[in-house]
Amino acid sequence: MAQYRTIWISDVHLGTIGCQADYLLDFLKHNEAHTFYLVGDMIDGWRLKKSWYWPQAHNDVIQKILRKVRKGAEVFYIPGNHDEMARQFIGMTFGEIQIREDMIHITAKGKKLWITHGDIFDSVMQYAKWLAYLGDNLYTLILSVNRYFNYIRIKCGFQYWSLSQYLKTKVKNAVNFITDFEVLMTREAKNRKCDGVVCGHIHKAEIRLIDGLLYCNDGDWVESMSALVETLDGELQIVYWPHILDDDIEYSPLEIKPLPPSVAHQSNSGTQLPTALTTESLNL
Ligand SMILES: [Mn+2]
Repeated sequence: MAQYRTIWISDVHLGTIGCQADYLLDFLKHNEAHTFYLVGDMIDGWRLKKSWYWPQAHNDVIQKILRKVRKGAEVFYIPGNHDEMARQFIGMTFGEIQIREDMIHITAKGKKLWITHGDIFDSVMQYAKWLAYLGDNLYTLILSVNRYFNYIRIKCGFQYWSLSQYLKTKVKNAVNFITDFEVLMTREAKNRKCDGVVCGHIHKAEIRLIDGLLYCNDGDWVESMSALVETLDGELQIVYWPHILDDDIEYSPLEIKPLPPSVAHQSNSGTQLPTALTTESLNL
């Protein structure tokens, strides 16, 4: 069990087949913190609206987080674009989880970090969105190829390897998009008189200095299984968790079955999700 001062996670996309909930459950089991920040896209309202998908492991993630609150951890939830339905609850507290639009975190070393999901510049960046030309469906396909590929890799005793992360580092437009994003985010952190920014959104974990400002991205639980952590003495690190330490949690990527249509229909009609979320093509 590792004890941190702070843990940031985002882009879990609960409610999608791509969500690697078992890895996250294992991560949460082995890592504790005084403060947790859930930095958006925790639940994927866009996808749930299209088709209902909610396996037990996705419930378990929420239960695990609530249990951390009960045991004394402070948990803040900063909604993103995929869970923007939660933005109507900003300023409220649910089960001791505080919902905020954005936040300032001061590290043990006195660094002032602006925390935000990262979609605020999407309108500015619309011509550079790297996935806009790849398309949502192709992204989903890559994730699913990735999942089967890794199922076989792990069966054969190899480690997890992310195809989509690899593509992001190789496709020129993707690289440009990520650089533009990082620069914009740090510039805005500077405007807000902070020493840096913590965000998610682009599914690419990172810690680096840009013009003297700290750019931290806590990654995702769809492709790279990564979190940002602050150690007890104020060091920031990225933790990758592409493995499951516990034998009792079964890794079962091939057991993904959609709900029967009747159940899917019932669940959908009983779910209060906003109607204005369908036009976005970008799956971030
Ligand atoms: Mn996002």
